[in-house]
Amino acid sequence: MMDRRQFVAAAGATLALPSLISAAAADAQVVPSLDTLAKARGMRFGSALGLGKPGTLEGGFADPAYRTLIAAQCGLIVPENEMKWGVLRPSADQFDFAPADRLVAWAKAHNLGVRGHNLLWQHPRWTPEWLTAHDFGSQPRVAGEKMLTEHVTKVAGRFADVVHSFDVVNEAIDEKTGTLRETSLSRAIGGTIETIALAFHAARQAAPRAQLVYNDYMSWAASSALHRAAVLKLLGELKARNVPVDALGIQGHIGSNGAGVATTLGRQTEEWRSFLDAVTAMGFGLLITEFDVNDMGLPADIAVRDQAVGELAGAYLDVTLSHPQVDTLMCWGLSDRYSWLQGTSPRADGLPKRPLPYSTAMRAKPLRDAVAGALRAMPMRAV
Ligand code: 9MR
Repeated sequence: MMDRRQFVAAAGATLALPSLISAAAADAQVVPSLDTLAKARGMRFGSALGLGKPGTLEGGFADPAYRTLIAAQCGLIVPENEMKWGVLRPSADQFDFAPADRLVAWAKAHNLGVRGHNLLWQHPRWTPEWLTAHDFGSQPRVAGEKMLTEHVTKVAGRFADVVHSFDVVNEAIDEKTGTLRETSLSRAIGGTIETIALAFHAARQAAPRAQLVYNDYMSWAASSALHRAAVLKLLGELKARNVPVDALGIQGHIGSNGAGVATTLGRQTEEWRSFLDAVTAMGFGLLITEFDVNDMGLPADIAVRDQAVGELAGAYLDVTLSHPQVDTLMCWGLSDRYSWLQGTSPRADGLPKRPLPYSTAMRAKPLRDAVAGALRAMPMRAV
């Protein structure tokens, strides 16, 4: 297998047109790809991909260089926003599947698998306005159950032949209090746990072969201890109720918490390991669904910053991937150009963040090496 330098040299020698082979294009082809490395250990590697407005952070699909990078490095994609209520359901009785269908068709054409995200985002902030204001009438429980069942059945059913794994419920826990979040829909249904259970049962019916995932952002940070405990409690309750949850999706947004806290502070490696042990001891599978590293609080110098990001990622992935139950690693984008983190609280120095394996010019960064290293080092999965 060629490394990047050999690829550039060989391409230049063969074609005698080195100027036409941009370093960025060559970087996109770094071999073995991250998916190849994952597959060699019985795991999958992929990335989020957005079909939002071209030129925006969530519009990476319009960029041919980015599509090339994703197709070259990934075995699967997850639509960043296109399967969410907010995008595919503009009102109670309208569905717009066009963006999701387009991403799915592109994935199929490139032999990429697809994850589904998400069938229910149990968070008032991300509940569409029309749903928050919806009048559930005189029998709110019946109307709420009907609306949720219809939604899950329609969306999971439509993609059941291609999506092998769905985030059925996303972020149901308020990490500050450890309690379950409520939305207009769960209030109508009469309880969050009932709402979550209903979503999973409907997903099992509509996509019987798919892996069904509860997805959340609990992390290894000390500040996440209450969140971790609440996730364990929720998973325990769902198991006790025979709710068909197959796995926990670990979002994996590591690094700064967004308040500028230095990224290396507060990580709890042993507590994190025990948390993952407790999840697997209950019989749940694991995935990393949205990996990236927020570099707020790290120095401006790019070499220093990239090295710190890579080290942090390596440490996190080593402990997490040491659990052979982790069957998938998804990054939340592959290039810094299309990271949601560029649109959240800025760094104090105002510089662009460097949270993903590839630069804005689609060049491989030290974080790419860290991910590759972790994939090479992790134990073999049963295939
Ligand atoms: O990256 C996504 C961004 O483009 C959207 O505006 C936002 C709201 O829909 O969601 C972002 O993705 C989130 C994911 O769906 C759930 N976990 C946290 C992700 C980053 O905020």
